[in-house]
Amino acid sequence: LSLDAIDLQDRCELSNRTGMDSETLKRAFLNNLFYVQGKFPALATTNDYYMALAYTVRDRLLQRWINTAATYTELGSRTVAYFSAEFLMGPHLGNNLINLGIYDQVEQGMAELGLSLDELQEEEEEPGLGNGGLGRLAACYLDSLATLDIPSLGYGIRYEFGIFDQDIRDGWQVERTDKWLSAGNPWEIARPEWSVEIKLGGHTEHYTDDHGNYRSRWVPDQVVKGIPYDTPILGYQTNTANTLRLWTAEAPESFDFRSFNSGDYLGAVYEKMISENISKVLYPNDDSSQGKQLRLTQQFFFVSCSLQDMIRILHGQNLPLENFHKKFAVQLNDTHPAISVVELMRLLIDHHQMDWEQAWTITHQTFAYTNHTLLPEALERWPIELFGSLLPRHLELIYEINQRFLDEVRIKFPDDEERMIRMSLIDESGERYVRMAHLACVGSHAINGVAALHTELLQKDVLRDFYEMYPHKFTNKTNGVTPRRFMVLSNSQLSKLITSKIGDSWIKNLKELQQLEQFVDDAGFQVEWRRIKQHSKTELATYIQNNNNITVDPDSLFDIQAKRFHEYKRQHLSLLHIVTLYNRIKANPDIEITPRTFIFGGKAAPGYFMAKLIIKLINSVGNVVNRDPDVRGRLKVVFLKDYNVKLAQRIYPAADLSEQISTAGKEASGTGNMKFALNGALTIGTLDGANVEIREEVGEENFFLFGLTTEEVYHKRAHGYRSRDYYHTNAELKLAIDRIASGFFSQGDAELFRPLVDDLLNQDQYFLFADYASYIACQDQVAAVYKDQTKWTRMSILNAARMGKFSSDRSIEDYCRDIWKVEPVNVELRQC
Ligand code: T68
Repeated sequence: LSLDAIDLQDRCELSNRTGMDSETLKRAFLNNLFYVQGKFPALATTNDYYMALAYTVRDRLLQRWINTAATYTELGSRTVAYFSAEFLMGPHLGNNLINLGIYDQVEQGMAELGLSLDELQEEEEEPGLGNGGLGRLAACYLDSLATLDIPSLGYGIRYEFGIFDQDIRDGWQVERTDKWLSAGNPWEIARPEWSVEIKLGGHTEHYTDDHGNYRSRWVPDQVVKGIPYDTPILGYQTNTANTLRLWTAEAPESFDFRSFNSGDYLGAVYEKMISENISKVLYPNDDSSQGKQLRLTQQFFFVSCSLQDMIRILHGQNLPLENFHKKFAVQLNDTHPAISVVELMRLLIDHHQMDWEQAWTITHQTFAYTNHTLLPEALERWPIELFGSLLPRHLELIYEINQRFLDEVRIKFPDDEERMIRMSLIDESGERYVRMAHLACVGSHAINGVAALHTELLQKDVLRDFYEMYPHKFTNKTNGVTPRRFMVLSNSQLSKLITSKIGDSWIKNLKELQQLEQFVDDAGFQVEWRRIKQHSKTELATYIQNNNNITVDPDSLFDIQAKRFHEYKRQHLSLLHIVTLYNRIKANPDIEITPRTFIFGGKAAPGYFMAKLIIKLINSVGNVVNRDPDVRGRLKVVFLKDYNVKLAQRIYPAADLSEQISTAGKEASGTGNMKFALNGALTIGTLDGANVEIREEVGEENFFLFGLTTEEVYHKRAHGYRSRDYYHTNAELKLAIDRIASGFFSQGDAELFRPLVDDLLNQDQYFLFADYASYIACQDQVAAVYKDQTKWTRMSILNAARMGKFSSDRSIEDYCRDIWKVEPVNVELRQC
C-alpha cells in the first residue's frame, strides 16, 4: 500500500484524529458519536457520550502507540515483560487525559457541549482484573515504565469476569458477577492474527531424533487457542505508549471441526465452552492458594501464550533464539506465572532442539521473581497428581531441574540431608506437591521482596535456605505508587496548589515535593491546604449521604481503613477502638471526645468466613452507634460497599487518618499506606511492611506508631501467647469484647459474633489483644493532636512533602538498574 501521495500532515489530520485543541477535540467527539456510536445527540445516552469521548482519546493514543512499536522494532530494543495474573488498571479515560496533557481542554470542550467530564468518567466500567495490592502494583508499574520510556509489555489474562462486585445486604457481603465487558471496551484492540495454540493434559512420548539424540514430546489431549487483546499504556508527557497484552481462551477451529465432521455438534460446542472457561473468571482470593486445577490452567495458559508471543517477536526482528534473554527481561509477579520457567525450557528444548545447558542459561538469565507475601497459606503448591495430569511434560522437566539443583545443593552443603528435603522443588512430607516459590527461586537470577523489612524476613525466614544458597540473587525493591493517578487525577485541587508553589516537575520527579517544606509554617499555605482537604471530605460526605444514607460531619476526623478484608490486616482492631469510644460515651455521655467518622471499604474473599463476619460486625456496630442519641453524632461508622480503584480515588484525598495496623511481620509492604500519606493523611500504624520506611521518611514525630515489633511478635508466639490474660487485665478491652459477645450489636443474638469473640479469646493469632492498649493510647493521642488544627496541618504537609521515595517511578528505576539492565528509548512521532 503506497501512501506516498498523501503527505504526512494530511494523514495525521485524517478526520481530526490527532489534534489536541479544544475545538478539534469537540469536532472529533461529535464525529465519533455519529460514525462510531451511530447516534445523533438527541438520542445519545451517557454511555454513547462516554464511548465517543473514549474513541476520541484512543485516536490520540494510536499515533503514539504505533510509533512506539515501530521504534522498538527498528531498534530491536531490550524489553521488559511483566508477567502478572492480575492487572488492576482502574478506569482508563481520566488517566489517559492526564497523560496526554489534555484533561483541562477536554473538560472545557465537554462543558461547552453541555456535558460533565466527571459524569462521563463515572460511566466507565473499570477493568477490575485484580484482587488488591498485587494487581494494582502491576498497574502502577506499567504507568511508570511508559513514563520512563522503558520498552515493556504487560502480559496477563483477559478475564471475562473480574473481581466480583460487592453488595451489602442486612450488613453481610453479597457477591455479584462483574460484567465489565457488557457495554464494550473501547480501549482494547483484538489481534487474532497473533493467536497461539496451547496444549493441555495428555501424556509424553520418548523417541530418538535423526541425530540419535534422546528426546521427549508432549501429546496433549486438549488444545486451546489464546487470542491477544492489546491496550495502549501511555506514559505521562511522553510519546511512549507501551502495550498491555491480555489473553482470551477460545477453542481452536480445527478442534471444533473434528467433532462437527463426526456429527457430534453438541460435543463440539461443549469443547468450545470448556476451552473458554479458562479465561472466564478471576479467582477472588488474595493471600491464599486453593490448589484448583482451573487456576493452574489459567497460569499455564497465559504464560505459554506470552512466551510463544515473545518468540514470535524475536523472530520478527531476525534475532536468534539464543538471544532470548538479551532481548527480554521477564519479571514474575509472585509465583502465579512461575510455571514459565519450565515452559521456556520446554519450548527451547522440545520445540527448538536446544541442549539443556544452553536452555537453562537462557532461562535463568531471563527470569526474576518478586515475592509478595510471608503468609504460609499463600505459598503456592500443586499436588503432583493434578500437576502431572495437566502438564505431564512439565513434571518431567521439573524432576530434571530438581535433580540438577539438588546436586548443586549437595556440593555447597555436603551431608545436609535435612536441607535437601527443605529445599527440594517437591514437597514429600505427606501428599507430594510442587513448590512454586522454590521453582521461581531456582529458575530466576534475581529474587526480591517489596519492602525492606519484608526482604529481610524473606532472607531470615521464608526463603532462608535459598538466601544461604544464592545470596547474590536477593535484593529489596520497595513498592511505589503512581502520582499521576493517585494525585494529579484523583486530587486535582491539591496537585494544582502544589504546582502553584513549586512548579509541575514533581509529577515526574516526586522527590521535588520536598520543596513544600519551605511553606510548612506559611499561614496562607496552611489555610489552602486545609481548605482542599475539607473540600475533599465534603465531597466524600455527599457520596456517603447518597450511597449509605448516613449524614457525616466533614469537620470530624475522617479515620479510614480501605483494603481487602483479612484477619492479619486487623480491621477488627479498629472496631475494638470504636466500641471502646462508644463505651466511654455510654458511661459518661458528656465526655469530651474528638468527633470521628470511621470509614471502612474492602472486599472479603467469598469463602473467607471470618473476614465476612468482620464486615457484618462493622455494619452492626454502625447501626447502633450511628443512631444512639447519647452519641450525639460524635461518632459515625460507615462501610462503603464495592471498594475498587474508582472509589479509592475518592477516598484517599478525603482521609485525615490512614489505618495501617497489620500485625508486625505480616503485611509484605502495603501500597494504600503510600497513597494516603501522599494525599496528606497521617498514618497510625505498626512497624510492618513499608510503614517502617514511610515513618523513616516522614519523621517519627509525624507518624503515630503503636504495637509490637516483629521480633516481639515472634517471641510471644514462641513463648505461649495467651490473649485471655490481656482480656482479664484490661478493663476497657474486657468491656468492648463483652459488649460484642453479649449480642448488644446484634439485637440480643449472642451467637452471631461468637466465632470471632471465641477466636480472639482462645487463639488471637494476629495479636489484637496484645496490641490493644498501645493502639488505644495512640488513638487518644491522635484525637488530642487533631484538636490542634495548625499542628495537624503541619504534620499533614510534611507527610506529603516527604513521600518522594514512594513513587513507582523510583521503584521502576531500581528494577531497571539492578535487575532488568534496560535503558530508556526515546520515541519520536513520525508516522500516522
Ligand atoms: C499484596 N499481595 C501484599 N496478593 O499483601 C501487600 N495473592 O502487602 C503488597 O503491598 C502488595 O501485594 C504489592 O506488593 C496481594 O495483593 C494478592 O492479591 C494475591 C492474589 C492471588 C493470590 C495470592
